[in-house]
Amino acid sequence: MKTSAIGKFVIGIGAFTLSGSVFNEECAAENNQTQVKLKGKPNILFIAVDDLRPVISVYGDKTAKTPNFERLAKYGITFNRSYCQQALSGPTRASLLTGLRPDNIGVWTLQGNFRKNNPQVVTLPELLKNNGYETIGIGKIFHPLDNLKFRNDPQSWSVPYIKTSAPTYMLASGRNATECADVPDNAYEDGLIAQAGISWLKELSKSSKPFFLAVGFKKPHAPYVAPKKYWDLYERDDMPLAEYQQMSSDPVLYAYHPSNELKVYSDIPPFHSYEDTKHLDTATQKRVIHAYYACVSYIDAQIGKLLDELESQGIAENTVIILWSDHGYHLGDHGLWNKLTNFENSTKSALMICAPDFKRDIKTDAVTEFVDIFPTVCDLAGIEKPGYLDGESLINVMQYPEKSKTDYAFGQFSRGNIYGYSCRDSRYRLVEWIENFRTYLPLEGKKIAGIELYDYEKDPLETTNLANDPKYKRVLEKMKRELHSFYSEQFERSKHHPVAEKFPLTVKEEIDTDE
Ligand SMILES: [Ca+2]
Repeated sequence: MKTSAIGKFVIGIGAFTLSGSVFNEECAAENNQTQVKLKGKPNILFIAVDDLRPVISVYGDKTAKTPNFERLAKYGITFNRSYCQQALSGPTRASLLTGLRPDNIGVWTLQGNFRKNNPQVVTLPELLKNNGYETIGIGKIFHPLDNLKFRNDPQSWSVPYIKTSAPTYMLASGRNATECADVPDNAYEDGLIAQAGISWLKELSKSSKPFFLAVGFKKPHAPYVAPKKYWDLYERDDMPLAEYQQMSSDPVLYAYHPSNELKVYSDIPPFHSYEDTKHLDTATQKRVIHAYYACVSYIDAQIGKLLDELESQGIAENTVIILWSDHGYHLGDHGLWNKLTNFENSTKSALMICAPDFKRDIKTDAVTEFVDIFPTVCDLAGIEKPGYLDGESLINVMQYPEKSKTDYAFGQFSRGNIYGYSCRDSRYRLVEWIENFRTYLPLEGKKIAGIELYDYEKDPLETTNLANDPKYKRVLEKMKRELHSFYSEQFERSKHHPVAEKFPLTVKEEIDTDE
């Protein structure tokens, strides 16, 4: 996000009175902004959700049954336009947790390892640990396919990473994309992750040391398996199919992919992502979407358990909660499934921040980036930010969410040797597809192989690529200036970057797994 950073501020507890549930509606109505100094640093509960497109009620989804996301939203601020830097677990998590863009840490794939390229980079939990925090990691925080030696980055945590394990499937029906089994929450791993989170909240609440507890849930990542009671919250017939399942007009083919991540499952019939006569059949689409919503409600319930425990330990009023999904998701829109694109649904991610001394129950349309999370946490914890971070603190947005913004979010996703870079403002998105380019290379002489321009005010479903529409010439030029200015800034930065090395231009296509 491009916005003026504010100076250091005094972290404080709001002067509100807590009566009953901290997360209930009555308390959420409190908006007292009086700030007093904290005696100590706030605890931080850092909740990650894998592959969650914000099909949750807080983001206006009409189908989702997600009461605990709502509960959380009433306690803080919901970012309606929060964009990840690259829509794949490994890169987005490495970027968020180092505060650096993928081109600056050299992580673009599931196998990418930021320690290999930047052994001295300080991760967010590591920085907190170095500043007096007890840092605990549970579930999926870093992408686990990082080099085994660095799996979950041991130096980030105060104690060895907390491992949980459960079978992926409860039913002996092969490797299916969906499963509905009448089992308790803890039969699947996310129930165990929540349980471990609760145990650690009990333990950590006894300590005088502030904690950073990172709890990473693994659903709704495929396969979409969840206990039956969450399936039962929905009717199959009510499941919303993607309204627009075609490629955009005047398409750039690099923007699309074959949705191989879904195709690997044995209960998915053959289909073609973007040939509209060969799309996934309606019954399978509805089953997958039903399963996805069931998984979202399953995670919602696990989040509720963590909130309950925070309250019962009496530490909610001194705990910042940050909830993020690592990227968005395609559910049949453009004919696409999974993620791995520069489109809106793949890049727009859930982000909610609940800090006791800030305005509550509010939403912001400010355009923000995942690299902004690292410096925001630094500010919330009252610790000095490393000078090399790529993002900017969101504290001013939290203080003035109603202010109109002229900010930009930059993202990337590539197809082979064609590198797609995206610039999103509050209305438009420009994507340039460029041969053999990364932002640490000069753009000069590079071949631009395709351009997309979307106007979300008039066309939220990206049905029309406006890049060649004469009526949008000025918009195109403006967005291009922003994107090219970003390239130049990054190129200059790469010459002096304190941690990044130069990386070879090699990328292979991968199928994401949650293990
Ligand atoms: Ca993911």
